[in-house]
Amino acid sequence: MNQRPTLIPILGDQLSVSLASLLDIDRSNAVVLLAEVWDEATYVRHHQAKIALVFSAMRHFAEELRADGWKVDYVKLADPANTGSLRGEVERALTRHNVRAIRVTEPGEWRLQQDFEQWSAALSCPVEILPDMRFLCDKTQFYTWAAARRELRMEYFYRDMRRQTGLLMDGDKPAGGKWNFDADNRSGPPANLAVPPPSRFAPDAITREVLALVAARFGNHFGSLEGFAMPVTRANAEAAFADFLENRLPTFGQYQDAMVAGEDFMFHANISAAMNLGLLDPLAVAQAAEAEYRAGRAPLNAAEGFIRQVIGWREYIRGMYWLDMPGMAQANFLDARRPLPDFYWTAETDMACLADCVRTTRDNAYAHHIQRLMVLGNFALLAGIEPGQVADWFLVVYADAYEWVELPNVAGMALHADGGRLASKPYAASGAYINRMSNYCRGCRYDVKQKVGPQACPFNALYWDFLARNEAKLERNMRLANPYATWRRMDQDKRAEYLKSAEEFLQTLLPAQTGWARSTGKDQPA
Ligand code: DLZ
Ligand code: SF4
Repeated sequence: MNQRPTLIPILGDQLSVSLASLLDIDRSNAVVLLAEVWDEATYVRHHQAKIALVFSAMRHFAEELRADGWKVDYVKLADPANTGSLRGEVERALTRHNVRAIRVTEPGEWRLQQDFEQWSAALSCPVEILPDMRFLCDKTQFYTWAAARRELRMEYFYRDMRRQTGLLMDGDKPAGGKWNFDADNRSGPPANLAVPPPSRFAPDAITREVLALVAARFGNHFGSLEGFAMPVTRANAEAAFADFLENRLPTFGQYQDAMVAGEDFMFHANISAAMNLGLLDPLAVAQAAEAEYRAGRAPLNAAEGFIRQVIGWREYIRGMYWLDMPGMAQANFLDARRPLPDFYWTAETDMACLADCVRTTRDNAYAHHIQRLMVLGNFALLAGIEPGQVADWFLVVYADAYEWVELPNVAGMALHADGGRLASKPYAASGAYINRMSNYCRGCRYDVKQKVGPQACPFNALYWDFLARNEAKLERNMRLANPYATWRRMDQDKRAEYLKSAEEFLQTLLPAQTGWARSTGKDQPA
């Protein structure tokens, strides 16, 4: 009988016991490989807290698997023999364990998928690549859905997912008679809004060791490790989610789009980092949110809004990523060429909204969806920042960001770089939107009511400059008919003033110093 084992490499964001590669296999004849590698931490220079999260969660997951009877080979970053790459570590493990075959779950990123497909030939070993069953809609199902449609809108995909999962369905009808309750989810923040404190998890010995490692080896990356309190185990993540269900879900819907300076988490679940690592199961969290609604503890608009993000948007985004890669990474429909401004790294800008959004990003490796889309993304769209630089930034700075989720959100949703495949119109907004949804403008040196000139909120002139600059590409978009009609009705002098104001502001932007997102080559594995 052949007793040579199967090697099961598991990536840092595949930390689920129900992973396809762990199912239906004889544990006594398998070795699980987890490897901390320089390449994955630096192919973009991830936020320090994101690296700490991934390494700590990997180390805790290894313990969980061992306790469950698996043989686990864990390669630490500081191992002197560590080659620094995933393929290198798989290759070393093949000899170490006299491996018969490799069994792996498909990765979340296109660049690794390309690499995995070459492993068999390059390593002279049979390789089985299994689908990632942690998603509710597998790639083939999504491609079939997409092939049958001219327009690939999330809303219709979401309805199919509701029917498929039975979530919030009363028979074949959506609960409450409507699929989408977003109209109830757009309140701005009232003064003195009481927001529950976020869940925090004190670092244990494993996490403390990782924090020291990251400070020593990646201390020159963006972001702060101070007060690190993220969930790093399945039990932590479940506790954080239970706290959301009890204390935030009932109000989540109403204030989903609201922003308050210094309130970094508002009523959001803040479970995306844990979910994307594999610590939480999407279907289970969606079912738990429905149970809160059915028990009368959460209103339908809140439960529906939350469930839509998990089974609708998240799955749709992942499907679109695989459908449109590798082209999606190059898309630049609006021909945006401006370099990323330095304040995305330093938070040094007089624009109070942007400064607060970059600050929470640096402190928490987190910002909520409206901060990302309507402040940070909106500014990049209006100012015409090059999509690749914006995408790199988002991939670096957020603990929940892997390319499958980050790139479609940035290129498609925020920057309209895909020409409208994902969103039917660019999410462009002037200062009035930010003022309605936040308390930022009160603390800003700019005046949101002024339209042009040095005191005016820069978003106002940038908004018209964006529409004017892209008129040939966007004027036929029905959803922009009103703004274009307003623009054309404006007298020449007013239009010229807007364009001049925008140009004067854009001239003041300091481009980012190189090397924050992608290594300049000076960083070496120490
Ligand atoms: C993000 C990340 C980091 C920082 N480090 C590692 C690592 O050392 N080893 C590993 O297996 N995975 C890591 N990851 C997660 C991978 O980058 C992720 O699996 C791919 O980007 C695919 O989503
Ligand atoms: Fe942002 Fe403009 Fe408001 Fe200042 S005035 S916080 S720049 S929207």
